[in-house]
Amino acid sequence: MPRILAITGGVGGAKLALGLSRLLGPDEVAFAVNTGDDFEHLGLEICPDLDTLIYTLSGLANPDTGWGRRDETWGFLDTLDTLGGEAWFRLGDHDLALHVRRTEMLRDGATRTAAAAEIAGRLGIAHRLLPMSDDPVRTLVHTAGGPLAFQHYFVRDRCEPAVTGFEFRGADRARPNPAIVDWLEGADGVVICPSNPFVSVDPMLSIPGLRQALMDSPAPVVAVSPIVGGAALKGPAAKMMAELELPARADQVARHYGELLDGFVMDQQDADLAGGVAVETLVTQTVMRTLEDRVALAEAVLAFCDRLKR
Ligand code: FO1
Repeated sequence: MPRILAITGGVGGAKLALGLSRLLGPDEVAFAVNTGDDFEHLGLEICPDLDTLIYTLSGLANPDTGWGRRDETWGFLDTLDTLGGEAWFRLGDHDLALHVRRTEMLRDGATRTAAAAEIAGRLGIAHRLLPMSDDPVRTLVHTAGGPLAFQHYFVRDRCEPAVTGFEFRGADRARPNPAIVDWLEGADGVVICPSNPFVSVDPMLSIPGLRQALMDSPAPVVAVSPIVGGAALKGPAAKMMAELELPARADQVARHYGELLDGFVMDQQDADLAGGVAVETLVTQTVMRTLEDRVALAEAVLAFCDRLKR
């Protein structure tokens, strides 16, 4: 029975996470999730990447945006707007109930991990969703105009400010989720899903001990490129790379992860870049439009992990 740890952020990574969850049961794959996007808003503790994974694995996700829920209604937000409240972060009525419930559990002393398990369980998810840490870590995006909280950069300012760097406030004091470290014991593979390396994966790798645990693990670490054909399939990764004066190419993503990787997965469109990648590469279709695409990529990545293990 394989034991896989999947590392994911928001929408892009959650697609591959869904494919993995269709192939592997709850005792075969666990999901380590970025919490650097988390923020307090309207008095509620919002965990966007965790919720994107919860909605994706439970089939409730809005298929167009990837975040938030399908079949949503907006009575709360519309009324908040007329009352002069902050309506830039779109919270649907059904989604709102999840944030209220989580905020209540956290206030009553539950950890992020326990709250996620309770909510995911009630939405029919059997797999383990493991926040990268139960301690607070907040991603700040540094721009020419000063530091921005992640959601202010990503949603309120629509990723327009040019980035100069990132900060993961609290990461240096954060403890890795012990459930992740335990899951890594005896793992057969680690899959870094196609999320933004800078703001979805690096927050996790910046937690003392977590990167080292991945390096020390005998399990091969494989990353799937979120950059295809010089563009990010979702979100601002390519724009950030250009602003950081890095080539917005798949091979640059492999360089970014450096010695952490044992393998790298890139799309056929970037086959010509494979020679420039220092580790074993798998060239396959990484663009996931359908559920079949998600499962097929998961299958290819697991077979790749298996080959690297030998
Ligand atoms: N992303 C947006 O671009 N616009 C939104 O209004 C928005 C609302 C939102 C509400 C709940 C939630 O869980 C996620 C939401 N996201 C929204 C996505 C969120 O910004 C994530 O951090 C991104 O998906 C990056 O991972």
